[in-house]
Amino acid sequence: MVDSKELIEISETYGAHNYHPLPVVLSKGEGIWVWDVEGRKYLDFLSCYSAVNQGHCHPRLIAALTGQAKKLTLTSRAFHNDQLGPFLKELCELTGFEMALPMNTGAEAVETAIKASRRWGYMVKGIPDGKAEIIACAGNFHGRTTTIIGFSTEEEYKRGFGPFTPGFKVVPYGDARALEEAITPETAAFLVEPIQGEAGVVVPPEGYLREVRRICSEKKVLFVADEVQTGFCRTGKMFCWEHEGARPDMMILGKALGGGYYPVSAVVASREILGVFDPGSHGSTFGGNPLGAAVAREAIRILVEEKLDERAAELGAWFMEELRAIESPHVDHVRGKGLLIGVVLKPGAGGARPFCEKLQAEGLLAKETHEDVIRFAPPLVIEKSDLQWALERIRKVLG
Ligand code: IF1
Repeated sequence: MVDSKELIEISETYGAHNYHPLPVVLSKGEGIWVWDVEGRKYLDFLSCYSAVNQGHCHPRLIAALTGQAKKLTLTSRAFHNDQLGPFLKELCELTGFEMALPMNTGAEAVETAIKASRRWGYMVKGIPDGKAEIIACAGNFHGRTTTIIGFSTEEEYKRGFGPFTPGFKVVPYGDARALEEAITPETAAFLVEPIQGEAGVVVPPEGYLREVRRICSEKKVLFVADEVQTGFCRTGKMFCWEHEGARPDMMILGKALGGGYYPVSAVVASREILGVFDPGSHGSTFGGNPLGAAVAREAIRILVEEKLDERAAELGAWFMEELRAIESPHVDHVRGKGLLIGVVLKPGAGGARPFCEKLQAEGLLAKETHEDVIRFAPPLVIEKSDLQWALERIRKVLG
């Protein structure tokens, strides 16, 4: 049998080195658990960056995927298919928006939101042609396309990939005044994560999104929320903006929309905004395909019927208190919302990576983000007893 070491070597030889994964090779998943090729069992404390909020290999998703796989998988958008309409309707009903546009990955949905914002800027707001501007935040993460990385503030994501798309401006995250001052008559949209995931689970000050909502309404700027990571129950609400009742004009969705089975992303907004697209202006071979649509419909039903928002809220609040109570010489503070949690280490702790390696040895898979933050984000189907099991191990490693 090929062992982990050998499989890692093959990956290193034949795969581009654009990642630095933990040295574990997984071959099976069920709910909150994953197994490596040697049969060792781990608690998944990352959930594929929130793409498996429903847990690995959810039986209902297996049924949805295999059922649809036997019927029809791809039509392209040259023809209609019987899954897409119901999917878009159900997504609009869930989110409270009028229209949806399906894509595949989060980055594609972000690109879609950028295109929609610019066109809306020209067609509706009346910005002079070629002048539309979009404001983003320092520390943002919205994907890896050349346009998106162009307004990243992380040198590591950009080095050697320029020149970049013009028309973007960056303001500090969590600072509503800075946003207000940066807006000009040529500003079409403000693109923001309700909590910055990749930046290290950065939670903005209370009231920030409400202020953003007020400012964007006053200045006729689209408030575009990237809920790719924070959406679908992760932070204790179906969508993170609900914590402040600050409904955005456009919402970008991905990850858990596909239940870990299939890349499904979408943008939802009003008719005024998504109505700017006409035939030929945007699309994707796979976006809106019947297989992805069938999976996404079931992925949404699971989130709602299993009340994973409530579970994330209750367990997350309790778990964060328990983490804060750990007496550790290494931990600076713990932050987050629901089950999206960052443990921020002190500068002298030696970085988050060694802690993640020790957690792996204890049977818990978590991933560092940046140098000094350990991210905890288990599948939302987790039980309190499983979190207790995890806490014992976390206490041992951090204590
Ligand atoms: C990787 C990070 C998380 C996202 C938000 C859009 C996208 C993402 C808020 C793009 C993607 C990813 C990408 C993935 C790991 C993961 C990640 F560490 F890289 F930043 F979650 F924190 N908006 N996040 O978080 O979605 O195109 O990937 O489907 O390895 O790059 P995508």
